[in-house]
Amino acid sequence: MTPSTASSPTITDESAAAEVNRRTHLAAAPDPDGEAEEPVGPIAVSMVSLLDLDGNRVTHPDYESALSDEQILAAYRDLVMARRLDIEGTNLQRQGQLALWAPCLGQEAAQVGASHGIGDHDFVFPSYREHGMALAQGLDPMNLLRLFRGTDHGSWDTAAHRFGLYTLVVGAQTLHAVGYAMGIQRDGADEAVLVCFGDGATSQGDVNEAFNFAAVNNAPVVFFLQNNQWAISEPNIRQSAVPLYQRAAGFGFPGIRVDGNDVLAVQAVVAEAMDRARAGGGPTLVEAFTFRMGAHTTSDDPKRYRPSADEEYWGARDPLQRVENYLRGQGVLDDDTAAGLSADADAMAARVRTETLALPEPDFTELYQHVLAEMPPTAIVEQAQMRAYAASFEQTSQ
Ligand SMILES: Cc1ncc(C[n+]2csc(CCOP(=O)(O)OP(=O)(O)O)c2C)c(N)n1
Ligand SMILES: [Mg+2]
Repeated sequence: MTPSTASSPTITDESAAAEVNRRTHLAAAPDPDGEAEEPVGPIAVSMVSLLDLDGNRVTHPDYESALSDEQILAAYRDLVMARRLDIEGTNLQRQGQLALWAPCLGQEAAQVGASHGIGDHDFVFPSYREHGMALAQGLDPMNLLRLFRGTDHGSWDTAAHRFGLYTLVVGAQTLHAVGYAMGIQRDGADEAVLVCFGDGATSQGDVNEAFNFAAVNNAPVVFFLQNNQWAISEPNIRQSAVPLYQRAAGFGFPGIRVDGNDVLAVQAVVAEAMDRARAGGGPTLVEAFTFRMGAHTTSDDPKRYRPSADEEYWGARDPLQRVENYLRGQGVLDDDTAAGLSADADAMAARVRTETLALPEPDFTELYQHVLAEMPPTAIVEQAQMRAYAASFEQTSQ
C-alpha cells in the first residue's frame, strides 16, 4: 500500500475539507493576479484519522491501527506523562528555575504516536520541543531539564535511546538526518531515520535541500513535520500556498497528512512510512496536522497574535481526551487506572522539581571537553588558561 502523493482525497466530505482548509489559512488564497477578494474554493486535502473527536474508531481505506488496547493504554500513559512534564517545565520556568521552556502542549499525540511507530533500531533526529517523544524513547526527563536550565548542553546517550540531541537551528537536523540515513543505506543496516521539524522550517533552504538529496539518493528517512499552525507569530498562510504534505510530490516522494491529534493514526502512518524506508522504498513526508496549544516558548505571548477562537477550536480536539474516551469505552481504562496514571505523573513531576532545584552549577571549563572526541593540544592549553583566569577572581575576592 502506498500513500497518496498529492491531492487524492481521503476526506471526501467537502465541508470537512473546507474546514481543514480554513484552519490552514488556505481557503482564502487570492487568485494569481492578486485582485480577487473571494476565496478560490477549497483545495482538495486528505487527512488520515483513525479516531473521531469523541474517541470512536473510524475506518480508513489504507490504514488501520495494529496496536492492541493494552498498547494503546501504554501510549496513553506516555501522553499523560508528556503533558505533566510540560506543565512542570512551564511552572519551573515561571518560578525562575529554568532559563526557558518550549511547551509541547497539544502536540503530545503527534510525538508519542511517532515514537510508537518507529522500530527499536530506528533513529530519531529531534528539533527542540520533542519532550513527548523524548519520554516515549525512554529518556529521563532530567536530561531535558538540565538543558533548559542551562547547566548542560545536551549529554544524553543518543545511541541507547535512538534519539539525537535537540537542535535549535531551525531545520538543520533534516540535513544531518539525510546524511545519517545515507550512511545506514551504505552499511546495509535494517534501520531507518525519522527527523522532526515544524511548519516554519519548511521555508528553510536546508529542509528543501534535505528533501531533494533524500529523494535522489532514495534515503531511508521519514520527514516528520509537526504542523502546529504557527512559526512563533507567523501563520501557515505565510509559509506555503499549498498544504505542506503536497510539497513532497514536487521532490518525487510520497507525502501524507495525518491527524496529529490522533495517536492511533500517527502511529499507523509513521509505522508504514518507516517500514517502506527500511525496505528500500525511499523517503516519505508525514505532515502531522496539529496545534501548539501553548506559547512558542515561555518568552512568547501568543495572545498578541493568535485569535482565541483558534484555541477553542483546537481545545475540542485535545489529543489526550479522544484516546481516553476510546479506552474508557473499551473498558481498558477506569477511574482507578486513571488515578494511578495521574499519581505516577505527579510523582515524576515532583522528582523533576526536586532534582532541578538541586542541580549543581556546571564547571564552565568543561565546555572545551565535548567539542571533539579527543581534546586537541590547543584546547587543553586554553582550558588551563581559563581555569587560571577563573581562579584569579577567587584569590582577589578573598
Ligand atoms: C536558522 C534559524 N532561523 C531562525 C531561528 C529562530 N526561530 C526559532 S524557532 C522559529 C520558528 C520555527 O517554527 P516551526 O518550524 O513551525 O517550529 P515550531 O516552533 O512551531 O515547533 C524561529 C524562526 C532559528 N532558531 N534558527
Ligand atoms: Mg510551527
